[in-house]
Amino acid sequence: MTSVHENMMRRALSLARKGIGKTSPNPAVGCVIVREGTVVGEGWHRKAGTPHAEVHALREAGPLARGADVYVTLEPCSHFGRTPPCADALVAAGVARVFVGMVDPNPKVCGTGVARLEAAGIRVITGVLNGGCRLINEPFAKHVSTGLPFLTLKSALTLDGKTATLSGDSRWITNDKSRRYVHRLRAMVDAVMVGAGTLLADDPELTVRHVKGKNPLRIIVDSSLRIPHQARVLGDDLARGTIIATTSDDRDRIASLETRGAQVIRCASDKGRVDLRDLMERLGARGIQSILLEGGSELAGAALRQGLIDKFILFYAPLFLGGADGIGLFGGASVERMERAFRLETARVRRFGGDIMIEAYPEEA
Ligand code: AOF
Ligand code: ZN
Repeated sequence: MTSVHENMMRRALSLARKGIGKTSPNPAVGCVIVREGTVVGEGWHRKAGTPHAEVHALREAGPLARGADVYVTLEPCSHFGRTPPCADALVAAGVARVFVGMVDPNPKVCGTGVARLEAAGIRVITGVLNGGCRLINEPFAKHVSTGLPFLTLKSALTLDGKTATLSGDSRWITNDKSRRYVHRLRAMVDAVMVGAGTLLADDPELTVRHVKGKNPLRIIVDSSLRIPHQARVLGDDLARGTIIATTSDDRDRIASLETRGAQVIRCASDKGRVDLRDLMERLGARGIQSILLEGGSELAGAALRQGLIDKFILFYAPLFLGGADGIGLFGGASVERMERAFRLETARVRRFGGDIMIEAYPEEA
Protein backbone atom coordinates (compact mmCIF):
# COMPACT_ATOMS: atom_id res chain seq x y z
CA MET A 1 0.00 0.00 0.00
CA THR A 2 1.41 3.40 -0.83
CA SER A 3 0.55 6.20 1.52
CA VAL A 4 -0.74 9.64 0.62
CA HIS A 5 2.63 10.99 1.71
CA GLU A 6 4.50 8.71 -0.67
CA ASN A 7 2.21 9.73 -3.50
CA MET A 8 2.89 13.39 -2.88
CA MET A 9 6.63 12.73 -2.62
CA ARG A 10 6.39 10.83 -5.90
CA ARG A 11 4.93 13.95 -7.46
CA ALA A 12 7.77 16.03 -5.99
CA LEU A 13 10.24 13.50 -7.42
CA SER A 14 8.82 13.74 -10.89
CA LEU A 15 9.16 17.52 -10.69
CA ALA A 16 12.75 17.12 -9.50
CA ARG A 17 13.52 14.85 -12.48
CA LYS A 18 12.82 17.72 -14.85
CA GLY A 19 15.99 19.33 -13.55
CA ILE A 20 18.31 16.32 -13.96
CA GLY A 21 21.26 17.28 -16.14
CA LYS A 22 20.52 20.99 -15.85
CA THR A 23 21.21 21.95 -12.23
CA SER A 24 24.84 20.91 -11.83
CA PRO A 25 26.79 21.47 -9.63
CA ASN A 26 23.62 21.82 -7.58
CA PRO A 27 21.05 19.10 -6.91
CA ALA A 28 17.83 18.36 -8.79
CA VAL A 29 15.02 19.09 -6.30
CA GLY A 30 11.23 19.02 -6.44
CA CYS A 31 8.68 20.42 -3.99
CA VAL A 32 4.91 20.11 -3.59
CA ILE A 33 2.73 22.04 -1.13
CA VAL A 34 -0.54 20.44 -0.10
CA ARG A 35 -3.45 21.90 1.80
CA GLU A 36 -6.37 19.72 2.85
CA GLY A 37 -5.50 17.15 0.20
CA THR A 38 -5.15 19.66 -2.63
CA VAL A 39 -1.88 20.66 -4.26
CA VAL A 40 -1.58 24.45 -3.92
CA GLY A 41 2.03 24.93 -4.99
CA GLU A 42 4.66 23.10 -7.00
CA GLY A 43 8.23 23.86 -7.90
CA TRP A 44 11.49 22.41 -9.10
CA HIS A 45 15.01 23.64 -9.24
CA ARG A 46 15.99 24.68 -12.77
CA LYS A 47 19.56 25.90 -12.71
CA ALA A 48 22.35 26.50 -10.20
CA GLY A 49 22.20 30.01 -8.77
CA THR A 50 18.46 30.42 -9.39
CA PRO A 51 15.70 29.99 -6.74
CA HIS A 52 15.38 26.62 -5.06
CA ALA A 53 12.43 24.27 -5.56
CA GLU A 54 10.81 25.33 -2.26
CA VAL A 55 10.84 29.00 -3.27
CA HIS A 56 9.01 28.29 -6.54
CA ALA A 57 6.40 26.21 -4.69
CA LEU A 58 5.93 28.81 -1.94
CA ARG A 59 5.45 31.56 -4.52
CA GLU A 60 2.75 29.53 -6.24
CA ALA A 61 0.99 28.70 -2.97
CA GLY A 62 1.08 32.29 -1.62
CA PRO A 63 -0.99 32.64 1.58
CA LEU A 64 -2.34 29.09 1.13
CA ALA A 65 1.01 27.79 2.42
CA ARG A 66 -0.02 28.69 6.00
CA GLY A 67 -0.80 25.47 7.85
CA ALA A 68 -0.01 23.36 4.77
CA ASP A 69 2.11 20.22 4.29
CA VAL A 70 5.31 20.49 2.27
CA TYR A 71 6.93 17.57 0.38
CA VAL A 72 10.48 18.19 -0.70
CA THR A 73 12.87 15.63 -2.17
CA LEU A 74 15.92 17.14 -0.43
CA GLU A 75 16.22 18.68 3.04
CA PRO A 76 15.53 22.43 2.83
CA CYS A 77 18.72 24.47 3.04
CA SER A 78 19.68 26.50 6.10
CA HIS A 79 22.59 28.49 4.73
CA PHE A 80 23.10 31.64 2.73
CA GLY A 81 24.56 30.44 -0.57
CA ARG A 82 23.70 32.19 -3.76
CA THR A 83 20.13 32.30 -2.44
CA PRO A 84 18.75 32.76 1.12
CA PRO A 85 17.83 29.73 3.29
CA CYS A 86 14.66 27.87 2.30
CA ALA A 87 14.13 26.69 5.90
CA ASP A 88 13.62 30.35 6.89
CA ALA A 89 11.20 30.90 4.00
CA LEU A 90 9.16 27.85 5.09
CA VAL A 91 9.07 29.10 8.69
CA ALA A 92 8.00 32.57 7.55
CA ALA A 93 5.23 31.09 5.40
CA GLY A 94 3.85 29.27 8.45
CA VAL A 95 3.76 25.74 7.04
CA ALA A 96 2.64 23.00 9.42
CA ARG A 97 4.64 19.93 8.41
CA VAL A 98 7.58 19.20 6.12
CA PHE A 99 8.15 15.76 4.58
CA VAL A 100 11.75 15.32 3.46
CA GLY A 101 13.03 12.70 0.98
CA MET A 102 16.68 12.78 1.97
CA VAL A 103 18.95 14.70 4.30
CA ASP A 104 21.18 17.10 2.36
CA PRO A 105 24.67 15.56 1.95
CA ASN A 106 26.06 19.11 1.53
CA PRO A 107 28.28 19.59 4.63
CA LYS A 108 26.98 23.18 4.83
CA VAL A 109 23.44 21.89 5.40
CA CYS A 110 23.44 18.23 6.53
CA GLY A 111 20.70 18.18 9.15
CA THR A 112 20.73 21.87 10.05
CA GLY A 113 17.76 22.56 7.76
CA VAL A 114 15.67 19.99 9.61
CA ALA A 115 16.86 21.38 12.96
CA ARG A 116 15.91 24.92 11.97
CA LEU A 117 12.38 23.86 11.00
CA GLU A 118 11.91 21.83 14.19
CA ALA A 119 13.16 24.71 16.33
CA ALA A 120 10.35 26.80 14.85
CA GLY A 121 7.78 24.19 15.86
CA ILE A 122 7.31 22.61 12.43
CA ARG A 123 6.96 18.83 12.34
CA VAL A 124 9.54 17.24 10.09
CA ILE A 125 9.27 13.69 8.73
CA THR A 126 12.44 12.51 6.96
CA GLY A 127 13.13 9.57 4.67
CA VAL A 128 9.90 9.52 2.63
CA LEU A 129 10.74 7.67 -0.65
CA ASN A 130 14.36 7.92 0.43
CA GLY A 131 15.67 5.46 -2.22
CA GLY A 132 14.19 7.34 -5.16
CA CYS A 133 15.27 10.72 -3.81
CA ARG A 134 18.85 9.51 -3.33
CA LEU A 135 18.99 7.93 -6.77
CA ILE A 136 18.39 11.17 -8.65
CA ASN A 137 21.10 12.98 -6.68
CA GLU A 138 23.87 10.37 -6.61
CA PRO A 139 26.19 12.69 -8.54
CA PHE A 140 25.40 15.67 -6.31
CA ALA A 141 26.01 13.63 -3.15
CA LYS A 142 29.40 12.41 -4.36
CA HIS A 143 30.55 15.78 -5.69
CA VAL A 144 29.41 17.92 -2.77
CA SER A 145 30.99 15.61 -0.20
CA THR A 146 34.27 14.67 -1.97
CA GLY A 147 34.81 17.30 -4.68
CA LEU A 148 35.09 14.47 -7.23
CA PRO A 149 32.70 13.82 -10.13
CA PHE A 150 30.40 10.77 -10.06
CA LEU A 151 31.78 8.44 -12.74
CA THR A 152 29.48 5.97 -14.52
CA LEU A 153 30.98 3.42 -16.87
CA LYS A 154 28.61 2.65 -19.73
CA SER A 155 29.32 -0.10 -22.21
CA ALA A 156 27.66 -2.27 -24.85
CA LEU A 157 28.76 -5.90 -24.83
CA THR A 158 28.14 -9.17 -26.56
CA LEU A 159 26.99 -12.02 -24.33
CA ASP A 160 30.55 -13.34 -24.48
CA GLY A 161 31.69 -10.07 -22.93
CA LYS A 162 33.25 -8.31 -25.94
CA THR A 163 32.95 -4.65 -26.83
CA ALA A 164 34.48 -4.92 -30.34
CA THR A 165 35.95 -7.44 -32.76
CA LEU A 166 39.70 -7.85 -33.04
CA SER A 167 39.68 -5.33 -35.93
CA GLY A 168 37.95 -2.78 -33.69
CA ASP A 169 34.49 -3.04 -35.26
CA SER A 170 31.76 -2.29 -32.74
CA ARG A 171 28.89 -0.93 -34.84
CA TRP A 172 26.49 -2.10 -33.66
CA ILE A 173 26.33 -4.51 -30.77
CA THR A 174 23.15 -3.33 -29.10
CA ASN A 175 19.77 -2.53 -30.67
CA ASP A 176 18.41 0.94 -31.37
CA LYS A 177 16.28 1.00 -28.19
CA SER A 178 19.39 0.57 -26.07
CA ARG A 179 21.26 3.15 -28.10
CA ARG A 180 18.46 5.67 -27.74
CA TYR A 181 18.58 5.16 -23.96
CA VAL A 182 22.32 5.88 -24.03
CA HIS A 183 21.53 9.22 -25.61
CA ARG A 184 19.16 9.89 -22.71
CA LEU A 185 21.94 9.04 -20.29
CA ARG A 186 24.20 11.50 -22.11
CA ALA A 187 21.62 14.26 -21.73
CA MET A 188 21.57 13.64 -17.96
CA VAL A 189 25.30 14.06 -17.33
CA ASP A 190 27.65 17.01 -17.36
CA ALA A 191 30.26 15.28 -19.49
CA VAL A 192 30.97 12.21 -21.58
CA MET A 193 34.51 10.84 -21.51
CA VAL A 194 36.51 8.60 -23.89
CA GLY A 195 40.16 7.72 -24.38
CA ALA A 196 42.22 8.74 -27.38
CA GLY A 197 42.21 5.17 -28.74
CA THR A 198 38.42 5.17 -29.01
CA LEU A 199 38.49 8.61 -30.54
CA LEU A 200 40.95 7.48 -33.21
CA ALA A 201 39.07 4.24 -33.90
CA ASP A 202 35.49 5.55 -33.99
CA ASP A 203 35.70 9.35 -34.39
CA PRO A 204 32.55 9.72 -32.24
CA GLU A 205 30.61 12.97 -31.88
CA LEU A 206 29.57 12.20 -28.28
CA THR A 207 26.44 14.33 -28.65
CA VAL A 208 22.75 13.77 -27.90
CA ARG A 209 20.98 12.97 -31.15
CA HIS A 210 18.22 10.39 -30.87
CA VAL A 211 16.34 12.12 -28.05
CA LYS A 212 15.72 15.71 -26.98
CA GLY A 213 18.23 17.11 -24.53
CA LYS A 214 21.32 19.19 -24.05
CA ASN A 215 24.74 18.06 -25.21
CA PRO A 216 27.17 17.17 -22.43
CA LEU A 217 30.76 18.38 -22.45
CA ARG A 218 33.16 15.98 -24.15
CA ILE A 219 36.34 14.92 -22.33
CA ILE A 220 39.06 13.18 -24.33
CA VAL A 221 41.84 11.56 -22.29
CA ASP A 222 44.75 11.93 -24.66
CA SER A 223 48.09 11.67 -22.84
CA SER A 224 50.28 12.30 -25.89
CA LEU A 225 47.90 14.54 -27.89
CA ARG A 226 47.16 12.11 -30.69
CA ILE A 227 43.80 13.71 -31.49
CA PRO A 228 43.65 14.65 -35.19
CA HIS A 229 42.57 18.13 -36.18
CA GLN A 230 39.71 16.81 -38.26
CA ALA A 231 38.19 14.86 -35.32
CA ARG A 232 34.44 15.43 -35.12
CA VAL A 233 34.68 16.62 -31.50
CA LEU A 234 36.85 19.50 -32.77
CA GLY A 235 34.30 20.53 -35.40
CA ASP A 236 33.05 24.13 -35.43
CA ASP A 237 29.91 23.36 -33.40
CA LEU A 238 31.54 21.03 -30.91
CA ALA A 239 35.07 22.24 -30.15
CA ARG A 240 33.95 24.74 -27.49
CA GLY A 241 32.51 21.96 -25.36
CA THR A 242 35.49 19.66 -25.77
CA ILE A 243 38.09 19.22 -23.03
CA ILE A 244 41.34 17.44 -23.79
CA ALA A 245 43.21 15.98 -20.83
CA THR A 246 46.88 15.42 -21.46
CA THR A 247 50.35 15.13 -19.97
CA SER A 248 51.93 16.60 -23.10
CA ASP A 249 53.65 19.97 -22.98
CA ASP A 250 53.74 20.41 -26.75
CA ARG A 251 52.94 24.12 -26.73
CA ASP A 252 52.25 24.40 -30.44
CA ARG A 253 49.75 21.52 -30.40
CA ILE A 254 48.07 22.89 -27.28
CA ALA A 255 47.85 26.39 -28.77
CA SER A 256 46.32 25.13 -32.00
CA LEU A 257 43.71 23.06 -30.12
CA GLU A 258 42.86 26.10 -28.02
CA THR A 259 42.57 28.24 -31.13
CA ARG A 260 39.90 25.83 -32.34
CA GLY A 261 38.02 26.53 -29.09
CA ALA A 262 38.83 23.34 -27.18
CA GLN A 263 40.07 23.47 -23.59
CA VAL A 264 43.26 21.63 -22.72
CA ILE A 265 43.87 20.45 -19.15
CA ARG A 266 47.43 19.48 -18.32
CA CYS A 267 47.45 16.73 -15.74
CA ALA A 268 49.98 14.98 -13.57
CA SER A 269 51.55 11.96 -15.20
CA ASP A 270 51.21 8.38 -14.02
CA LYS A 271 53.94 6.47 -15.90
CA GLY A 272 53.48 8.68 -18.93
CA ARG A 273 49.66 8.48 -18.89
CA VAL A 274 47.19 11.03 -17.56
CA ASP A 275 46.89 10.47 -13.81
CA LEU A 276 43.16 9.79 -13.61
CA ARG A 277 42.78 10.72 -9.97
CA ASP A 278 44.41 14.09 -10.68
CA LEU A 279 42.12 14.55 -13.70
CA MET A 280 39.02 13.76 -11.61
CA GLU A 281 40.07 16.33 -9.01
CA ARG A 282 40.57 18.98 -11.68
CA LEU A 283 37.23 18.23 -13.33
CA GLY A 284 35.42 18.24 -9.97
CA ALA A 285 37.00 21.60 -9.14
CA ARG A 286 35.52 22.95 -12.39
CA GLY A 287 32.08 22.01 -11.14
CA ILE A 288 31.71 18.85 -13.24
CA GLN A 289 29.45 16.66 -11.12
CA SER A 290 28.77 13.66 -13.35
CA ILE A 291 30.66 11.89 -16.13
CA LEU A 292 29.63 9.04 -18.40
CA LEU A 293 32.72 7.01 -19.29
CA GLU A 294 32.14 5.42 -22.68
CA GLY A 295 35.46 3.63 -23.20
CA GLY A 296 37.79 2.45 -24.41
CA SER A 297 39.02 -0.56 -22.58
CA GLU A 298 42.39 0.86 -21.47
CA LEU A 299 40.79 3.88 -19.84
CA ALA A 300 37.99 1.78 -18.31
CA GLY A 301 40.52 -0.71 -16.89
CA ALA A 302 42.67 2.01 -15.36
CA ALA A 303 39.63 3.77 -13.85
CA LEU A 304 38.33 0.49 -12.41
CA ARG A 305 41.62 -0.50 -10.82
CA GLN A 306 42.02 2.96 -9.30
CA GLY A 307 38.59 2.70 -7.71
CA LEU A 308 37.26 5.73 -9.59
CA ILE A 309 34.10 4.16 -11.02
CA ASP A 310 30.94 4.78 -8.99
CA LYS A 311 28.41 2.98 -11.14
CA PHE A 312 28.23 0.57 -14.08
CA ILE A 313 25.55 0.58 -16.77
CA LEU A 314 26.13 -2.40 -19.03
CA PHE A 315 24.04 -3.35 -22.05
CA TYR A 316 24.33 -7.01 -23.04
CA ALA A 317 23.11 -7.90 -26.53
CA PRO A 318 22.14 -11.47 -27.48
CA LEU A 319 25.08 -12.30 -29.73
CA PHE A 320 28.55 -13.83 -29.47
CA LEU A 321 31.75 -12.99 -31.27
CA GLY A 322 32.51 -16.65 -30.84
CA GLY A 323 36.23 -16.80 -30.10
CA ALA A 324 38.99 -15.96 -27.68
CA ASP A 325 40.06 -12.74 -29.39
CA GLY A 326 38.17 -9.46 -29.67
CA ILE A 327 38.21 -6.60 -27.18
CA GLY A 328 36.94 -6.99 -23.63
CA LEU A 329 35.43 -4.43 -21.30
CA PHE A 330 38.69 -3.75 -19.46
CA GLY A 331 42.22 -3.49 -20.81
CA GLY A 332 45.31 -4.29 -18.73
CA ALA A 333 45.87 -7.26 -16.46
CA SER A 334 43.09 -9.05 -14.59
CA VAL A 335 43.33 -10.09 -10.96
CA GLU A 336 45.03 -13.42 -10.47
CA ARG A 337 42.72 -14.91 -7.93
CA MET A 338 38.94 -14.89 -7.57
CA GLU A 339 39.19 -13.52 -4.04
CA ARG A 340 40.63 -10.28 -5.54
CA ALA A 341 37.78 -9.87 -8.06
CA PHE A 342 35.93 -6.56 -8.29
CA ARG A 343 32.57 -7.44 -6.80
CA LEU A 344 29.37 -5.60 -7.63
CA GLU A 345 25.94 -5.07 -6.21
CA THR A 346 23.28 -5.32 -8.88
CA ALA A 347 20.77 -2.51 -8.48
CA ARG A 348 18.53 -2.94 -11.48
CA VAL A 349 18.00 -5.12 -14.53
CA ARG A 350 15.97 -3.83 -17.44
CA ARG A 351 15.21 -5.06 -20.94
CA PHE A 352 15.39 -3.06 -24.14
CA GLY A 353 13.91 -5.46 -26.68
CA GLY A 354 16.30 -8.42 -26.68
CA ASP A 355 19.07 -6.49 -24.92
CA ILE A 356 19.54 -6.61 -21.16
CA MET A 357 20.73 -3.62 -19.19
CA ILE A 358 22.39 -4.14 -15.83
CA GLU A 359 22.96 -1.28 -13.41
CA ALA A 360 25.43 -2.08 -10.67
CA TYR A 361 27.61 -0.43 -8.05
CA PRO A 362 30.97 -1.49 -6.68
CA GLU A 363 30.38 -3.59 -3.60
CA GLU A 364 31.19 -1.69 -0.42
CA ALA A 365 34.47 -2.95 1.00
C1 AOF B 1 19.54 24.06 -5.08
N1 AOF B 1 18.24 23.91 -5.40
O1 AOF B 1 16.12 23.38 -4.90
C2 AOF B 1 17.76 23.13 -3.23
C3 AOF B 1 19.14 23.27 -2.90
O2 AOF B 1 24.13 28.40 -3.69
P1 AOF B 1 22.71 28.13 -3.36
O3 AOF B 1 22.08 29.14 -2.48
O4 AOF B 1 21.86 27.88 -4.60
O5 AOF B 1 22.68 26.78 -2.49
C4 AOF B 1 22.93 25.54 -3.06
C5 AOF B 1 22.74 24.45 -2.01
O6 AOF B 1 21.43 24.50 -1.45
C6 AOF B 1 22.87 23.04 -2.58
O7 AOF B 1 24.21 22.61 -2.58
C7 AOF B 1 22.02 22.21 -1.61
O8 AOF B 1 22.80 21.84 -0.49
C8 AOF B 1 20.96 23.19 -1.12
N2 AOF B 1 19.58 22.94 -1.65
N3 AOF B 1 19.98 23.74 -3.86
O9 AOF B 1 20.34 24.49 -5.92
C9 AOF B 1 17.31 23.46 -4.54
N4 AOF B 1 16.84 22.72 -2.33
ZN1 ZN C 1 17.14 26.10 -0.47
